[in-house]
Amino acid sequence: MFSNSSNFVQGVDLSFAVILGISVIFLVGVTFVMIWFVIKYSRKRNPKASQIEGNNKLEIIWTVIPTILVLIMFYYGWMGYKPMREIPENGLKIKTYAQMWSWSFEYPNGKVSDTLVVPVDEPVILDLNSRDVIHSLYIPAFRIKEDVVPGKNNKMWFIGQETGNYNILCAEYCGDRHSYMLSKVVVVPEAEYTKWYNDTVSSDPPGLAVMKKNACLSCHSLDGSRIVGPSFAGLWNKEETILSAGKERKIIVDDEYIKKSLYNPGDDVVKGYPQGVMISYKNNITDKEITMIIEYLKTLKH
Ligand code: HEC
Ligand SMILES: [Cu+2]
Repeated sequence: MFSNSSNFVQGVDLSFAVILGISVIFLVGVTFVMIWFVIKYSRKRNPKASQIEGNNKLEIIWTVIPTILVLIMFYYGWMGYKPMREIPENGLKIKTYAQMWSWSFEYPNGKVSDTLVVPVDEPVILDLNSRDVIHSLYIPAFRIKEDVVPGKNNKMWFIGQETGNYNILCAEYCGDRHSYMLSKVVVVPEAEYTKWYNDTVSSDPPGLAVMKKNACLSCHSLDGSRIVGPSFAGLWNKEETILSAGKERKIIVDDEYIKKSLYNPGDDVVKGYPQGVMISYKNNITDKEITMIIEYLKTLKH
């Protein structure tokens, strides 16, 4: 509270404060009246219970006042929410991809980043796409959250008003490593943003860059540790037991096998690992990119 990091903070915080304020008044009031009644109408003071029936004045009061209070809460909530749905025409448009279990942000010049770097004081419009299941992009400091639904093109926007780093979380349970689906919004001055935006040369080897872009590393480690899938360390030329349509067989990891693992992951499943977790990358990764991945995997020794 008490920051102004995005253009929605004040509206949301105000409605929160109004609802909290009304609730606190009622909590104190109701508690007080209850205690007062317990004392005033105790058996000692009122040995004989009396039956009270109907009171129009009272009933009108306790219908009208709560209705007004609820409408006040609605008004502030609506005023805080409405601007979130009024997406401006102009602004920095960033294609946002959610997948198990990472975020990636694609900029107009093709630059892909796993953190959301944006210039201060400029509208940013996120085009939300999911590569697998339902996720939800949540930036608590900016007071915004929007579901990312496969096949549905949801949008979300904001203006970062203070430079700094802010957390991004996934707010829709999406499997084993849902809680690791973290990233950051980095709000920087315009000049710094322009410099970052134009710096498209990656220091990663091409194969690693392709894998980062496709979030392979949220399920496969490079250092031999087991995450969701088998580690890539020492994978090349390794002898493995796999299940093809339920039948066990031994193979040596080669070009063909890796390509098949990417395009039809369900056909050959590594023994001891779940089937159906890895999706097919047939439409996302080209043959050329697979060659780059393979070249990179060859360099990873156990
Ligand atoms: C959501 C988690 C997930 C993501 C993302 C993922 N994989 Fe997998 N991958 C798995 C699992 C689980 C297995 C083991 C089961 C199987 O063989 O289908 C696997 C198996 C593999 C295998 C076979 C490994 C072996 O030991 O034989 C390769 C190669 C592979 N993945 C490459 C990739 C690449 C390259 C990417 C990125 C383009 C990727 N995976 C993205 C979960 C994932
Ligand atoms: Cu998620």
